Amino acid sequence: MTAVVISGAGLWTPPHAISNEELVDAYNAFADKYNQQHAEAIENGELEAKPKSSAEFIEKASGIKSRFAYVKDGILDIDRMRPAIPERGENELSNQAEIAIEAARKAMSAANKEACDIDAVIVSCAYTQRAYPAIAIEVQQELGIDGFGFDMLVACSAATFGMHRAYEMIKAGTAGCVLVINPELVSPQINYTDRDSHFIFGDVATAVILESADSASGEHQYEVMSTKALTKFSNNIRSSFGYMSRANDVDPYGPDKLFHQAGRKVFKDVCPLAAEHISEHLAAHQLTPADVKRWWLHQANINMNLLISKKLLGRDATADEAPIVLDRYANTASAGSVIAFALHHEDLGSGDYGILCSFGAGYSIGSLVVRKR
Ligand code: CO8
Repeated sequence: MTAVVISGAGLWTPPHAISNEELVDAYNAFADKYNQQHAEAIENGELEAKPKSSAEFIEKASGIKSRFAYVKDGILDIDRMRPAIPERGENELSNQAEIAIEAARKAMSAANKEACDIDAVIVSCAYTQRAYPAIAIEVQQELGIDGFGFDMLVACSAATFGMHRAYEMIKAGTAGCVLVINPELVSPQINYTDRDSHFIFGDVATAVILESADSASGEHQYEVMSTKALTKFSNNIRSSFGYMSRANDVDPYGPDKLFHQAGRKVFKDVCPLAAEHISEHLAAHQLTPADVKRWWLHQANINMNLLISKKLLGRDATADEAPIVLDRYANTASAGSVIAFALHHEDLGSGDYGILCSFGAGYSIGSLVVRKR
């Protein structure tokens, strides 16, 4: 059976960065104003006062120092607290297709692929900006790719699960070369007025090419040894935004319709699940964690990654073994492990093993064991 390789990766970084300090200043000014405006209701116990945020807390609790935004305007405006992104007409390129194409072109170039070499496009991410037509089909048309495309959503594990589908299509012979793109335009779903989650996320787009080893000519090729997926239902990370709000007669943008989580519970539940998942996946190849040269882990929280790698290795992983990108990028939903891969894969030697692994909302965990060719 044909070997499947990841033959190219692409990363598009938005033009605007927001530091912890900038974000916290805006949030705290918003909180002051809110508390003043609602002083009476807060005094009566009808409303809760907004607590202060702090840049030191954010860096210590999460490892995040900064994040990128597709559009910065509006996010720091205390009378708005959300990005100001003008709506595009139906005949214009959608925002998400635009950033998807930026990352896709870089992945195609790294893999030496033209549009005519690609058989399928998967757009997999935490949200799509519309229900249909699929963003993947728009990207397909814009890049001039024949074949087919579809969107899929699996929150934090969308990128790895999308790569899984590409791997299976290539193994089954229904496609020879697949473009998997993660346009994580998450800023519209962040509740910048919520102290506990306003700092967590940033925008980005990543892409990879998976193809049959027979057709691959990219400089850095990673054979996918196998894939492994796990899901387990949990409400601890949730966004209830959706098309039913209109019929439910509820505010479609209420706090429960935006990203919210019980962060501590997530931490406690997901770390052991992810460590067990990774160790089982490696064992299936008679590998131990010590045999893995590079860990491209989901980027939600530095303490989570340290704990997971410590559980597996019995010691702290070095920055070289398990690169961290969330200091600059923050949590980028499903794209974090792909950013880590895109920035830190070229130095591995032939025969070196690596593992890509995502973990988070769903809960969902997705991994790929790879070996450099
Ligand atoms: N500033 C100052 N203090 C704060 C702040 C803040 N911003 N936030 C909380 N505190 C305070 C709390 O009030 C609390 O005080 P006290 O002890 O007096 O009650 C104290 O700090 C500790 O609070 P927490 O217990 O909440 O803090 P933690 O140490 O647990 O850290 C984290 C919070 C960073 C959220 C941590 O729990 C975490 O990262 N958990 C893992 C979360 C995770 O992985 N989530 C997955 C995210 S989902 C995903 O990856 C993709 C989803 C889809 C994308 C959505 C895009 C919008």
